[in-house]
Amino acid sequence: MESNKIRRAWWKESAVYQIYPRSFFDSNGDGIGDLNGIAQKLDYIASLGVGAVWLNPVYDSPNDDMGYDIRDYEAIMQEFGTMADFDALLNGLHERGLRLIMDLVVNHSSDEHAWFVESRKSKDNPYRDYYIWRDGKNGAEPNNWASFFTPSAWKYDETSGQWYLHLFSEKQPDLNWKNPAVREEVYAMMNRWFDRGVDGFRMDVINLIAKAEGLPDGSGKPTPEGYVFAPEYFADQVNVHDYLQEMRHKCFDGRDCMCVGETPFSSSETGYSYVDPEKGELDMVFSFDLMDIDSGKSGKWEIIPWNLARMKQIVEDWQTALSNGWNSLFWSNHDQPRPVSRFCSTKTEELRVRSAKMLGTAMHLMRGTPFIYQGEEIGMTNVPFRGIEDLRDLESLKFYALAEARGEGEAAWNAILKKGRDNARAPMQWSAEKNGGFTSGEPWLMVNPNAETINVNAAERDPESILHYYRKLLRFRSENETLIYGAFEMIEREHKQIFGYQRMLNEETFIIVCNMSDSEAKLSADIEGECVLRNINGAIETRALEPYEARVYRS
Ligand code: TEU
Ligand code: CA
Repeated sequence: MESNKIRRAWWKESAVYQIYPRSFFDSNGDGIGDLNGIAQKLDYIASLGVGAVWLNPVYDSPNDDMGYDIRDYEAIMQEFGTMADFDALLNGLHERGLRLIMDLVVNHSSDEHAWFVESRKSKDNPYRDYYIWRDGKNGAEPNNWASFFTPSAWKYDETSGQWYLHLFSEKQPDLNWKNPAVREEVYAMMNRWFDRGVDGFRMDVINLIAKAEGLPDGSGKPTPEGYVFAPEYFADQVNVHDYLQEMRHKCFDGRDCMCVGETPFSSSETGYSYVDPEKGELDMVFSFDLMDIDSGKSGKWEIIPWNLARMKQIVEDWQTALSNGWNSLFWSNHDQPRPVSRFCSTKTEELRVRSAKMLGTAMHLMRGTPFIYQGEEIGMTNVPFRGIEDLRDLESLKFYALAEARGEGEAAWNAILKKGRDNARAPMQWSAEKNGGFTSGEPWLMVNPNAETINVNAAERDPESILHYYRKLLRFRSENETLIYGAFEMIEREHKQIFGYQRMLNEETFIIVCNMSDSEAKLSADIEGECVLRNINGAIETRALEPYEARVYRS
């Protein structure tokens, strides 16, 4: 690609740091992270070399789904602080040249939101059509859909004798996006947050906001409870594009903002339809293909071994399909297990550190915007939860209860240890002090016992730490336009151990090779150029990469 054809944007040139406020830093000793806690860590955040922060939801919520059930889109969750605290945090970020991306959860609200409180009062309430109400069929649910979190996606409401749709929990009723009044309320709310100074939104399951006409029954394999998970009828429906183009015109046009959509189930082709610069809907999407690489046919809890060939196929598919758009690059977030535990090795300290650096190199030098989830930069690992009482996430708790009722509790527990969302939500590990330095109180969720050795303070003191390497990696990316805007091409495509690619812009080429295995890997050919970045020290064996070794060559 020639540099004169580049569509430049701030959100392509800097990485984004994802903060899960509940678990980042507790400033008032109640065991819950809060906005003032984040404000106290702004210099640390800026020191990473990121350009923006994505905050998971901070709005008023009963926390059935940890803030993804919003009761008031324009009030701050009481445990997190006040709107004044929010404004101070936003100001603190902007003062350091950092932008703020908010989490927009508008596929559903909380059932305690004023709109739903009204809507459920009666069939002729003015807010009735803000949500999706249907009569039952033969005394049962209107259709056979399963939800992400509960057996059925419908809940019966005695007051009005109808059922309402909830793709997630019963306390997360789906908003009716066919209703223009709902869309106008959402756009007005977004514009008030923009006018407050925020710089964009991460849009929760935004590709689920339109449902198929008639809400037809799913025809796939039923769940043990007899319902059918039917994303073919509630993901990527055609109306989504109309809504997103309308949202862009009503909210994003004329603003120097960034919007990234979380799009479960989307193929790379559909993903491109959301980020096609000619259509102007979203700037980026979060694909799930890589996040589902170890999920079997029945979903995330059916854990299958991931393989490198499939990982390469997914990466090349998305890098190629979105070569005229833009990708997001991430190994994890608040819903996913810790990558170093999931994809590499924590067998020894040396392997944990080396493989965490290798993962960072493999992911964040591809073409797209790096999203780094809190704790990834110090190689935080999955948590050795001792039992169900240690968990807080309704997805895992509901899954376990149903499995145990079927006599499958042990298998469920083993799956939760590997892929339960609480793994990512354990408090950030700041120091070797009590509770990892996260709180002086009783933490809302167990702190990983390895916080004693895996923590920010220890990483700051260790020149060979993952933290210092991530700073170097992000600085290296931001200083080299080829790593930002250069074309992407897979190399070592057939190699069983090496994940490799090259980035090219004008006359410059970078070659990135990563041994994703725990044994030595031989390169298929010598690599031209100078090795300019490496995750281990010592003599370079030209043709062989050590276990989890990553190298970057420039020519
Ligand atoms: O997640 C959407 C989603 O698909 C997840 O439920 C994911 O499939 C699952 O968590 C994998 O374990 C978004 C938010 O990121 C998640 O935290 C919310 O629970 C969910 O939407 C509902 O708002
Ligand atoms: Ca607190």
